[in-house]
Amino acid sequence: MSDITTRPTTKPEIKTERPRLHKVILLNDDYTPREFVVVVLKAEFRMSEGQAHRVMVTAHQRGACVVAVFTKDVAEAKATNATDAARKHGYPLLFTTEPDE
Ligand code: TYC
Repeated sequence: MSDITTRPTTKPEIKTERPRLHKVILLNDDYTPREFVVVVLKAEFRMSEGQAHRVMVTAHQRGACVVAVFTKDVAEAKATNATDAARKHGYPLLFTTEPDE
């Protein structure tokens, strides 16, 4: 029996999967004031006044707008926080999440 040991000469290939991302979607409704939507977008998604206003107008005109993309846990937490903030003020504003493609 030979005592010679051989080492692999190539590095093992390590495959890491990137986490699937989820979209946070803002839905339009007929009752939440525009300015309140802007306040929530700025507070929960760290948007500037201009960004928040554009997202709000897009949701208002088209019915929905993608706000941002995060890992699943972060997207769900932010959608829940933002929706809860609206409920606290008695508004029906709704944020949902869905897998990003
Ligand atoms: N449509 C609302 C209004 O006219 C404003 C609004 C905009 C509400 C966007 C929700 O996601 C929304 N007061």
